[in-house]
Amino acid sequence: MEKEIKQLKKDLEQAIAKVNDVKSLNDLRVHYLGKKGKITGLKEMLKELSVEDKKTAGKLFNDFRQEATDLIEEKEINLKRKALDEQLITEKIDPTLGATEIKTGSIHPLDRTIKEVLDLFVSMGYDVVTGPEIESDEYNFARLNLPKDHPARDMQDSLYVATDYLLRTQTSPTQVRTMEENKAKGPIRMIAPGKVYRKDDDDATHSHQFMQIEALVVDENINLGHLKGTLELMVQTLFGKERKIRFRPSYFPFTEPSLEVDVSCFRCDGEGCSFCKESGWLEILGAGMVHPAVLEMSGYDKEKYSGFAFGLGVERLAMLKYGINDIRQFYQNHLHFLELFERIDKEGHK
Ligand code: FA5
Repeated sequence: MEKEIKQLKKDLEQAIAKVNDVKSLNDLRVHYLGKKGKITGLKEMLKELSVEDKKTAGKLFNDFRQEATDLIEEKEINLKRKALDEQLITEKIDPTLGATEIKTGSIHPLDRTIKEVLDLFVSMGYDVVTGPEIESDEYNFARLNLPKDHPARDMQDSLYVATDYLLRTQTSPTQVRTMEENKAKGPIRMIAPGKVYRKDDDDATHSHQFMQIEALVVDENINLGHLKGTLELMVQTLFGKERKIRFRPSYFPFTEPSLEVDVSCFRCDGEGCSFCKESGWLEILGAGMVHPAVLEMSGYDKEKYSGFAFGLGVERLAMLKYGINDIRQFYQNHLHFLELFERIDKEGHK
């Protein structure tokens, strides 16, 4: 047994010396110490020895097996250390390399515009409210002083989803809903942003789906001067003092008197160009004093209360603010277009 152990030890030491990688070392471990390995095989010899000899040979066998295990482990540690040293030399980190740019999204220009308007009105004490996009005929028209056969219904081509339900054509139903909810409490100052839908043909300034912001103030002694002052403040805050605005008499069944507000064209500065259809102006909103019939239908005493309201087109506002000449760009969502606004808001137009 002693002779065999000596020979195996010599073989093992030579084999270990030749091994250069962990995988070959594992193969070697199996070859010597595995179930059918050469060292394990020595155990068979023990069975044939007398009890006395078995004791000495057994110890020799166990010591050798331990020694072989230690030798292989030591080699494994050395191999791994060597591999790590080599890796550290080849995989050098260059701290002077530029960092990879992380792309972040940006806020959509329509959301930016809505936020700017809401910030202004919230700072003046208005509450922000919302209403349903699928609206009943009752709220979208009838309660706004447009009964079923009223000719002014044709002013807004509607998309009905059921007999008495449609995609709202305007945010004005939020006026009625808010008045109904607050009639027992008294005065109202509300601002309501949201999407609206019409069977309009799409062109540079019209979209079949667009956004409006509705505003409503109801209190005692509210007059046209309050409406005019509020609109002037809003336009100046958004466009600066140099931008010209004009008020035009108009007609809406739910306001009396009614008016529309135009802002001078950003492209020709009021001179007239193809974008503003040679008029020099772009219409941004409709407005007026709340019609007494609407106040009454919503539960407000028309003798005690009066109010003003307006509904502005968010896309038109954003077009004027950012100098965009086609409304369809807001909905095409090309990345290079969307990325412009972050920069414009930070650095201004260049
Ligand atoms: C209305 O929708 C009224 N509800 C506004 C109102 C509210 C009047 C409260 C009085 C009191 P009008 O249809 O004019 O009005 O639309 C209002 C604004 O929405 C327009 O001035 C314009 O800026 C915008 N707008 C209208 N149609 C389109 C369209 N197809 N695409 C984009 N913007 C539009």
